Amino acid sequence: MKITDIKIIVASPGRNFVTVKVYTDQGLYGIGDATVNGREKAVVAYLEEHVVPCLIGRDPFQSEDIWHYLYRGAYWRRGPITMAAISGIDMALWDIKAKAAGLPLYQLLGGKSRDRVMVYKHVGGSDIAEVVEGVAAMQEQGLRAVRAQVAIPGLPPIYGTGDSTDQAAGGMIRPLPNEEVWATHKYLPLVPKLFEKLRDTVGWDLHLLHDVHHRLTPIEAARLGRDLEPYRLFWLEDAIPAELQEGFRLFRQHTTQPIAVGEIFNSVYDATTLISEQLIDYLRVTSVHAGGVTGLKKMFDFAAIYHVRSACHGPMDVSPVAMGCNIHVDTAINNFGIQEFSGYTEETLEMFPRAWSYEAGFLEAGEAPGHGVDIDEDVAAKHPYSPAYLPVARLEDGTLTSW
Ligand code: EZ4
Ligand code: CO
Repeated sequence: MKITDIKIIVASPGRNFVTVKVYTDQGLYGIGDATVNGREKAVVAYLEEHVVPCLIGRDPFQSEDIWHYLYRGAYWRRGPITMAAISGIDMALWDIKAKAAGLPLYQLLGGKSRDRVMVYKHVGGSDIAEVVEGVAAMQEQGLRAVRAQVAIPGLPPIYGTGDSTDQAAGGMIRPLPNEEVWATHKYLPLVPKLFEKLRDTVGWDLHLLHDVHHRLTPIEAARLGRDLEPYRLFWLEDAIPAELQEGFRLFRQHTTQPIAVGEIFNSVYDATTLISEQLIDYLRVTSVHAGGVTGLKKMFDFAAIYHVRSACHGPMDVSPVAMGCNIHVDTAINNFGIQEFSGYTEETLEMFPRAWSYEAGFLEAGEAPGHGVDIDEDVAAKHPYSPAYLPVARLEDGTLTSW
């Protein structure tokens, strides 16, 4: 089998997605996700100018060799743009091979380790009462795990805490980055109050999660971890900027609160200290940013040796294609932890026909050959690319900070 053509499709069914379609001389094609939220066109150029010409005529079954060809062969290794491009190609190659074998992808990764994968969804709100109500509603719908975020009194709503529109198309995601305001001293005393109220209302069976979005220093994160211990969270996510692996040593030594990080990682080298020193409990890499199915499998297998579990990033900007690949990996590996799933716009679901399904707190990969996700190009054509950005954050005095 030979690769004959590779098409890059950019569309915005509520969120921008970069989708890769790899064609072969045997009529089979494969689909991959190469989206980097807010930097989409950089990946398109990288793929069209520098990747596609190198792959025409190659054997699509050689996904491992092609992965290294694009990774080591580029000389300029790692980085979100390079790794998203590799991810998109890698997903499509695994899709082709699994379709050719007539098997769902998880069978090629070791078969089922579980029938379905537990997910968590998001609840945000403008005050504690609103968040508690939202989380209780999720529990009613059968969710086993919920992430809770609350707006900070005295500050305008920030990403993840405003009303539900910030999780849908548009919302706080503007044509140019929205500038948000952050104040750690207003945030730190508030969060334990939220989780105290949540435990009082929803009890102890529901897993509760919280995302700090890289906003604290290690000692501030240590304080928050200790203050949240009575409420036994499933995890505290991205408590400190993720690139300073050594910073997790101080944080870890002060709290027994389980720790999750990794949604911005794109290589195992972003997490070797975190994993080998057992400074984290959950690794949040995702197929579209961490080198596709091949990248995820390598990282989660390494993490398994140190009892670190998987928790693939899965917000709206991780497309249903990458979500499909995540679910197949989640289904196959032993050290699965949880899968983030914030859901999609109707237009996105229409654009990506898929075999995976969601029901009452769990995702299932489905039995279709390949990863089971396709793209409807007629629907894609109705939703042209429309520039959108994640926000940036400033302290109250105007200093730029993590968001
Ligand atoms: O900031 O999806 O856990 N999820 C998150 C997300 C990410 C965005 C990045 O594109 O933190 O909201
Ligand atoms: Co996050």
